[in-house]
Order: sequence, then C-alpha cells, then structure tokens
Amino acid sequence: MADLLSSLLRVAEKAANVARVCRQESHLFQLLVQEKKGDDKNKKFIQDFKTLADVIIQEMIRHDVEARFPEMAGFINGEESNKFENGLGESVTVTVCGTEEGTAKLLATVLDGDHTAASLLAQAIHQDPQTTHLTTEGLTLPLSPSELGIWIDPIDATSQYIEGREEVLEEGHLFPSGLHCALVLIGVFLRSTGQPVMGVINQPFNYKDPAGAGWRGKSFWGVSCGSIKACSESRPKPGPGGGLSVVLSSSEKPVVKEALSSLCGPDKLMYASGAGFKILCVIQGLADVYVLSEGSTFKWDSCAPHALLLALGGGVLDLTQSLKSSSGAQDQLTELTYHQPYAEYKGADRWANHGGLVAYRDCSQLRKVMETLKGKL
Ligand code: 2IP
Ligand code: CA
Repeated sequence: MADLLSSLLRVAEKAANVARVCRQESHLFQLLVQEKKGDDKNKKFIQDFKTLADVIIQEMIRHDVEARFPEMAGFINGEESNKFENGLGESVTVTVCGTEEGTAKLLATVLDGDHTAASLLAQAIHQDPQTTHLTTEGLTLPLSPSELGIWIDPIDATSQYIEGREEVLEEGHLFPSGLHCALVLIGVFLRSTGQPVMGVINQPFNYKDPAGAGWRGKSFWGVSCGSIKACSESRPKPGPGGGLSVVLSSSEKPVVKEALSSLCGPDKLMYASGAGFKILCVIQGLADVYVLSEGSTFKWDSCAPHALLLALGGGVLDLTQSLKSSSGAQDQLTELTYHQPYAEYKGADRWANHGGLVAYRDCSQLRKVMETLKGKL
C-alpha cells in the first residue's frame, strides 16, 4: 500500500497546483471571486466557479486514484457532487476526460463557452506535479485497496481560500487565518470498521517565494494500521512551561470558551479558521487540543488529519459520545469513524460529525479537557 500513499501524495500535489492556478491566473481568479447573484448570473453558468473548482479537483483525485486502483471505484467520496443542473435546467456531469482537450471541451459547456478558463483549468488538471520530496519507501501495510474507502475535501477552509490573505509562516507560531489555512485533504479508512488508516494533507500556500517565483505547497502524511504507525511529522516536544493550549473555531459556544479558558488560561486559548487546519495545528504542536462542540464538520474534514494523529499516538474523538461514558476510561472513548452515515439525516448532513469532536495528541491532556467539559454540554 506504499504505492497508494505515493499516489495520493502525487494527486494531492496536482490538486494543490489547480488551487494555486485558480488564484494566480487572473481570468480564473475573476471567475473564482465574483459573486454571481440574481439577474447578472448567466443562467448557463454553473452555480459558482468556486464550487466548480472544488468539483473538478475532487473528480481529478477520483479519476487518478480509480485509474491506479480500480478496486476502489465507488468508494471514493467527497464533499461535492459532480452532477450539476445549470440555470436552464440542463444537467451536466463534470468529470476528467482522458485528454486535456476533452476535459477543456467538457468544462467549456459548464463555463458558458469560456474557452480561456476551460483550457487553463484543463491544463492544470492534466499537468504532472512536481515531486513532493517525501519518501515513503519501505512502508508496507497489510491492506488491500478492496478493503478501503476514501474521503476527499478538495479545498478545506473555503472562506480563507477565497479571501486570500497572505501570511509569512513562522516555525512554532499559529497564524489564525489566511491562505495557509486552505488544505487539500485525502483520508483513507477501512470499509469494515470505519477506522482511518492513511491520511494525506497538502497545504498549497505554505511558502511564497519573495523573488516572485510564486507559492510552494507542503505535504504531510500518516499511516496507522495496527502496530504500524508512521508519519511525515514527528511528535512535537512539550512546550516551554508545560500547560495546555487549546484551539477553537471562532463560532464555538461561550460555555465551552469559558470552561476551557479557565482550564488553560486565556492566553493559551486560540482561534483559527479551517477544521482541517485546526487538526493540523494539533499535529504540528501549535495547539495541544482542538475542541468543537457543534456538528459543523464532516467526514471529509476530519478523516485525513485523524489518520496523522493516530500515527502520532493521538486521535479525534466524538465529543458528545465520549462525554457520555461515565468512567472516561480510554477504552470508553469513541474515536470518529468514517464508514456509516447518520441515517436520520439527508444529503451532506448524513456525513456530519454530529457529536462534535476533540482532536488530541496526548491522553493526559485529553483527560483534563474531558473532565473540564463534563456536564457542561
Ligand atoms: C469548513 C471549514 C470551515 C469550518 C467548517 C468546515 O469546511 O473547515 O473553516 O468552520 O466547520 O466544515 P470553522 O472555520 O469555524 O472551523 P469548508 O471550508 O470546506 O466548507
Ligand atoms: Ca471542509
């Protein structure tokens, strides 16, 4: 399965390149950011260009993985549906064709004949990516593709991707918002149990060359299968002066903010955009725990970074379920799983993490957070 990991790293880099092209090519960028509303929205124009960029990245990942691992066909899912109905009621299915010309022709039909945009997008989709310089040699996993499913989030932290604020990242410092929060997330789980076994994250806007050569991305990966645990990141060293730091969504409930502020001190309570990015902050040690009490994230947001935390000895719990366990003993805690929908919901909500989540690296830190939140939610 090392070849699955290297294939996912490669296709995530291709996806990151499409995300960068959509922002760097001014013609595509104009489509990306313009709000097409009301009468000025051309009825043939597909919903909005951002959704199209998401869909085409997701379909590119699906196309490339299915071509390499046909046994996974039908088990590669993502946030977006590739079936659109445009303003005239015409139904269009967006897919990646075998040739760049074929993809450009198909995209032009959903871009109301905008051949410039269609060709630029098709070129990025069929372009071979730079190598990711990450070695996964010698990694063997006792898994076959027919046992696995995939969750794709083509561009997580959509709002930060569109807004596009640039940050010069500094080692060890959490920047709460900006382009660096936008992530390509590809998570692999066991169809039988729903456990995450492999995760690939690509941060397309990790470093901007001051000499004008544009943005460079950064890749992260992790595998966790039984006793086999490996990750591109090493476990972060404990921060100076001990203590516990927590990262939250800015929209978190006041009762949770107050409880955790009293636990870790107001200066160790941080906020950041992007569900995937906040879990990445825990992976990198920029925060020790990420708590979310709402059901506002989905399987595609959490599956990939969950696998990296498992590889590092941590995990991502269902918060509500885990708070219910009386003892709070480790074996009573409920890790998120990725194979079963919530049957009582419809559409994307079937795949929401309805019980909220807690992302953690260290069990003793997790216990302190769970004790603080017990009885408050
Ligand atoms: C979003 C994205 C948002 C997050 C939300 C996710 O996915 O990660 O940033 O909200 O929960 O579903 P918040 O930033 O408050 O954590 P997407 O950007 O793909 O819609
Ligand atoms: Ca998302």
